[in-house]
Amino acid sequence: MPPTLYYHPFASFCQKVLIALYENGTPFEPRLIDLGDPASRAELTSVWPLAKFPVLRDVERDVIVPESSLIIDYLGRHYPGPCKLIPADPEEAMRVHLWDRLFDNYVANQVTKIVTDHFRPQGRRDPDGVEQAKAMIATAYALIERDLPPGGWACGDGFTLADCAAAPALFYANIAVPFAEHPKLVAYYERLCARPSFARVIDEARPYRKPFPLGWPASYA
Ligand SMILES: N[C@@H](CCC(=O)N[C@@H](CS)C(=O)NCC(=O)O)C(=O)O
Repeated sequence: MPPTLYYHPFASFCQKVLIALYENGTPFEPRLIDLGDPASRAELTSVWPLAKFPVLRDVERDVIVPESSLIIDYLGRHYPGPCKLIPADPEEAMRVHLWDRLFDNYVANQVTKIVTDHFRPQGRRDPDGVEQAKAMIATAYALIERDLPPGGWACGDGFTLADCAAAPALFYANIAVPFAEHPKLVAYYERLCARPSFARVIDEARPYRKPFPLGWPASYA
């Protein structure tokens, strides 16, 4: 029995894991969670009380794995495929993990801060926090632009966990804080968009696009 993925196609950390699954053609049981629906939410909290997704449940091994990076690590160890997303060499792996952390913590999580602020009631919004989040993303872009290889992927020739993290993070971050002035980043993002696994993720999320508080740029049609 393949592992079950609790996820939503529009959620960026879920997309990160979907990219890993598609890269390796890994069979999985999709379990779409609607956090706005109490029964669906309860299904997620029954496996992971923090109500954050993605979560992988592997009944065969009696394991529940939360956290996108851990899921991708777990899949690589127990359901390996042709695309090795975490290198065997420890030094190379450390670099991949660093870039994964960079995209998760200093890009994707900052976008969440900016977007969720729009859903706060008047008087409880946090403009200073939003400004700090935007500044953090801008700083991360500058670092990425400085250290990205001129071609290939975030950590070299091989597509890795870092690229799984980067693609959805940049998709949403580019709306909040455009990165057009960073040419290496723009070219890297174009390569990501042309990657079939990510193109599929974008397509599958399209039906769930809704009025986005930051708006949808014309280029995202
Ligand atoms: N560190 C977690 C972050 C997971 C996360 O924040 N997921 C978002 C969706 S992209 C979520 O569950 N949001 C629902 C909520 O916060 O209520 C990971 O890497 O999986």
